[in-house]
Amino acid sequence: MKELLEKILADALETLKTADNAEALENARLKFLGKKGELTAVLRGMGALSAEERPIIGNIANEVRQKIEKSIADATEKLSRKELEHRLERERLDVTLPGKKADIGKKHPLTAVLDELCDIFTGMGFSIATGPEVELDYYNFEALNIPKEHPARDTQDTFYISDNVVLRTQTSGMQIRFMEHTKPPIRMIAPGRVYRSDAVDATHSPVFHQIEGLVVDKGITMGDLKGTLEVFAKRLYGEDIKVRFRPHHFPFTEPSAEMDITCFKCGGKGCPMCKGEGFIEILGCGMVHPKVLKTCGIDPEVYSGFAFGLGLERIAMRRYKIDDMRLLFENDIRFLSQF
Ligand code: 2NL
Repeated sequence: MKELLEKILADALETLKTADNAEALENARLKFLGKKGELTAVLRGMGALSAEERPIIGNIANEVRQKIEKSIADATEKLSRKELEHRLERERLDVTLPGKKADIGKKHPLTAVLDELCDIFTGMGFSIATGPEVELDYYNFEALNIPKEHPARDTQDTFYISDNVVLRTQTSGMQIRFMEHTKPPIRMIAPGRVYRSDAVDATHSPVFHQIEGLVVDKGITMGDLKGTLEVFAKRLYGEDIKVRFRPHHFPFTEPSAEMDITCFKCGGKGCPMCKGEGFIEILGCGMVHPKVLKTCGIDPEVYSGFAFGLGLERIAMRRYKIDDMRLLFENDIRFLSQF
C-alpha cells in the first residue's frame, strides 16, 4: 500500500508538472484527490489493514494528500501569475507615445473680418439684424427709392425668383424692416450674403458679403456720419490712417459719398496698390433719403439718419493681402490654413 501511495504521489507530481492550464489542473485534482480519485480509493481500502499498519499508512496517505494539494496550489499560483504576465504584455500601453491631436479648425478669413466688424460696431452701441437672402422686390428696391424702371436696377441686376421676389443685392431690406418696426433712436448693422448678376473674375463674384449700417435719430447730421465712420476705420486699420469723403450718388441717400482711407501700403504717398492716389475706397455712405424714411413710417421732418454699406470680401482681401476674390470661395484648405 505504501508503494501504491508513493506511486500516486509520483504520478500526481509528474502530471502537475505538465498541467499548464486551469482545466488540466482541475482534471488532475479530480483524478488524484476527488471523491472518485485514486487517493480516496486507497483510503477507502484502509479498513482492510491491521491496527498497527493503519496509522502508518494513514500518515503516509495524509502526507501524500498534503503534498499533492500543495503542488496543485503552487501550480495554480504559477498559472495565474503567468496569465497576469500575458495580460500585461498584451495590454501594454506606452504612456510616452504622443497623444492623438485633434485638428482644430480656424475661422475663414471672411468670418474673421465679419466678427471683427461686428465687434467694432456693437462696441459703438449698434445692434445686429440678419434676415432672408431671398427678398421681396419691395424691400430690395422699391422701399429704397429704386422703382421698376430706375437705372440703378441695371447696376444691381440680380437673379429673379419671380417678378416680385429676388436674391437680395444688398442687405438694406433688413434696415427697412427695422425702421418699420422700431421707433428711433436706431443704431443697427445688417451683415449677410448678397447677390449680383456679375461674371466671376479676380474682383467680382455673383455672391459676396456685405455689412450695411443705419443710424436714425433726432438731429443726426453728416458730422455724425463722418465721425462714426472715421472711428470705425481707425479701429479696423489703425489710428494712423486718415479718411476722406468724396461726393457720390445712391438713390437711397442724399447727399451720398464714398469714404477712402489712406493707402496702408504707402501711407498716402501713392503707389501701385492705390494707383498713385494715396487713398483707397472702402465704403459707400450718405444721409438716408427723406423718401426712404417716409416709406418706413418715420417722419423726415422730425428724424434724420445716415447709412453706409461695405463689402466684406474687399476688406478681407486688403487685410490679408489676397489678390484674387475667387480664393475666398474655393475653400482650398491649403489656402485657408495660411491665415
Ligand atoms: C454701396 C454702399 C450703401 C446704404 C448702403 C442704406 C440703407 C437704407 C437707407 C439708406 Cl435702409 N441707405 N444703405 C447707404 C449708402 C451706401 O452701400 O456701395 N451700395 C451700392
